[in-house]
Amino acid sequence: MKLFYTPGACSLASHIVLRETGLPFDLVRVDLATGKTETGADFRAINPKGYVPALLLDDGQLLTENQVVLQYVADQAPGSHLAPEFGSLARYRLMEWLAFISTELHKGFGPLWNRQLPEVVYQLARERLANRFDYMERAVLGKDWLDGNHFSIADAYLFTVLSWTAYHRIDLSPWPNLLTFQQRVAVRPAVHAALKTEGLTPPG
Ligand SMILES: N[C@@H](CCC(=O)N[C@@H](CS)C(=O)NCC(=O)O)C(=O)O
Repeated sequence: MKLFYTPGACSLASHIVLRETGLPFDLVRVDLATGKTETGADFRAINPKGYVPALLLDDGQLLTENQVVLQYVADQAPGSHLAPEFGSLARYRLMEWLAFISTELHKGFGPLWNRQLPEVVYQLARERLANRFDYMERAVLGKDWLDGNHFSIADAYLFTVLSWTAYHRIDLSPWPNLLTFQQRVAVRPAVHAALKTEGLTPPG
């Protein structure tokens, strides 16, 4: 497997999960600003969607979309408990988290990356995110991980989107459970290694 990634982007979740599985994989860095890979290739020729993550499978097929890439990688290493068995209710609960993190949190950050938008749009996006953080704060109360027992792909994805709060100067102290969740994830060896490889500083 070969992961096309951009340092600090949502592809960090797939990078973390690949490391958590212990399976062999390669990384190819993508510069989203120029649309070139680290070898100078045109990224759109590889992934016409033009965004990361993109996972090149060993048979030459390309898999995209965070929710799907994460599940695919987890299913390659069932013993790592990164996702419950397909078909179980627990799996649907995990997919529910993935959908929430993707559509409410990940995409909730969308307007914050575009400073050309009017201030009112920017502020509304921040308020909406704060509202979603309120929900997450209660969701992680008294639990180490979103699924309760095991670190899962949803935790890797949540950790990744929470890391963007530092960039946008969103103070997480009103959400202490989310802060401790971040710390709990950051100390995992696979997470530490992924952050280091991408040249990122652990939160805190
Ligand atoms: N629908 C995609 C969106 C992925 C996405 O938003 N990727 C961002 C980085 S976090 C990106 O590569 N943006 C560049 C672009 O959209 O051109 C998914 O869920 O995987």
